[in-house]
Amino acid sequence: MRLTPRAPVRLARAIGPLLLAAAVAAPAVVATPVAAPSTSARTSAAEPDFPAYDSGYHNWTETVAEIMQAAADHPDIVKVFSIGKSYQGRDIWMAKVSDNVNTDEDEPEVLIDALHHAREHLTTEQALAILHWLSDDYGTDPTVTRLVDTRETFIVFALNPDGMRYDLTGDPFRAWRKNRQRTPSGTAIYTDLNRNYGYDWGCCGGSSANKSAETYRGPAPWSAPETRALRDFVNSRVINGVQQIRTHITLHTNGELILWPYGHTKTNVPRDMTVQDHDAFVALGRAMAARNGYTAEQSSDLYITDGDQIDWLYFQHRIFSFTFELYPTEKPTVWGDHYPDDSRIAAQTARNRSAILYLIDHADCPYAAVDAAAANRNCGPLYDDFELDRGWTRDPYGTDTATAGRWERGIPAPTSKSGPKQLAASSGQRALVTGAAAGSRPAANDLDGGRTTMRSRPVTLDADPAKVGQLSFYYLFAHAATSTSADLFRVQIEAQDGTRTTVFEQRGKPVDRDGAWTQVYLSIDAWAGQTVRVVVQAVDGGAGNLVEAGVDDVRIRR
Ligand code: LU0
Ligand code: ZN
Ligand code: CA
Ligand code: CA
Repeated sequence: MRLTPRAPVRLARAIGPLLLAAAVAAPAVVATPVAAPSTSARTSAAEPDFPAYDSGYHNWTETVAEIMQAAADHPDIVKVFSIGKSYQGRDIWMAKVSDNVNTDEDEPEVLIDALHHAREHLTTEQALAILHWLSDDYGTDPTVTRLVDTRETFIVFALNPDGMRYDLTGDPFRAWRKNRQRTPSGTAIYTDLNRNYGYDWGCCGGSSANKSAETYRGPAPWSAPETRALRDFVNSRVINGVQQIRTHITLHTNGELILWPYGHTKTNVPRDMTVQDHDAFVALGRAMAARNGYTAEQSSDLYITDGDQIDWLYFQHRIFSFTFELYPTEKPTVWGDHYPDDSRIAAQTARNRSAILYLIDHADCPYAAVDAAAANRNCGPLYDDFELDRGWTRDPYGTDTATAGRWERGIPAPTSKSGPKQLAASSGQRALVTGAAAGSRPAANDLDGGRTTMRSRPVTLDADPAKVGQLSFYYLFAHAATSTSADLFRVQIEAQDGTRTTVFEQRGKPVDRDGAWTQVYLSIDAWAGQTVRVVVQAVDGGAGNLVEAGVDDVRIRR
């Protein structure tokens, strides 16, 4: 493909001086608009390319042409669009693959992205291979056909097109990792995109504040246009309070690893993760590793990173997000690590087919990787651990009278007055509570003055009463010995016609009652076939009582 092929010499092994030269003396790359995609003109003379001996790799224009060709060949199931521009103005192309591709159907969504790091060219080949599996094998491979019909898969082929291109301007490579961002006055602020995400950015010694470092995190979270484009796309997939993307793979090289969050801590299940989710991460990771022969482990087992992508996707959106470090296993040099011969592409991308299709499949219920019980528990029409805002409304009827300590989703601070009253969350770190902060004394931030109400998003129940799962939740209701039956905690079902039925109620009495998370199971078969909402209320009906209430892990099972 290339018009002026370089001599097919293999790379020198000495990476140190070459990397330094690249960092110090690299000429600025002039912003170049992406050439109109066309299969007949796949490269231009100015377009950096792989050496002839590696022509099996796609350079930037070949990558774009290949994506556009897939959309042209399969217009019913492939749609290509840009999620934003790189620093130098290149489109960051995304392909959506699904049946009825032009409609945003209510189907579980999967995100796959490649090439955060400029030199990791095998990742773009992997992303292109996935696009080809899903589009070329649709209608012939039954698994692919089912997944295209029942999922929406979004693929980014190169999050860092400027870096990808720049890497090919060396002799023949620059072993470049970061993006190509500069300040308006021209100072290099090349950023490691996988350290620029906004969760616990720069927190934990897993990135560098030094501009010339390979892991420079940028001057601020989201300072790179490329991470902002990815962020804005993911944020846009929250529909009616629910993130549509359930599973994700970010493709890197190398190491033959499957990594789950977190990267910023060595703790397996820190407070910002739930046990349920950790169990699913481990089960999904190991199931995929069994399919491709990689090693599955927590990301921080490799080394600590902060501001990386999977930490943000899980923390902010609870997406089951994995890093794949592709072929080969660790080699002693950057060249050995990141530039496998193009003869390896076909086998090393095909190797991941079963693992990647597995994760696309599990987008409908990631917990199914653990066992059927976990699937039934967490993949019914409602599962809310309150770690995210999933569309609850406070005071939905405009009838609340509480003056303080109203329901809020927050990190409850434990309080104690003659024993524990408010407790830390039942799962993870957040719960629905009456005033999450502890305040200056135990009664400083409890419920006061009357009623507080919270209502869930609408949930549609199965039409067959035998298939309507139970409603379950953890609650706590604590009060001082001055309480009366005017204080209460209750749960109601709001039916389709707006009528509300109390399905659970605890009233106060004149005893000191400590907080204790208690799980309740209730039948809601009576509402089969209806679209209902769950309503929780707490009332401080007396004068100056200490009253605390909390709710966590609300489920309607399947
Ligand atoms: O970003 C990275 O440093 C990754 C590893 C982390 C995801 C743990 N390795 S890479 O840069 O060599 N792809
Ligand atoms: Zn990487
Ligand atoms: Ca929780
Ligand atoms: Ca409180």
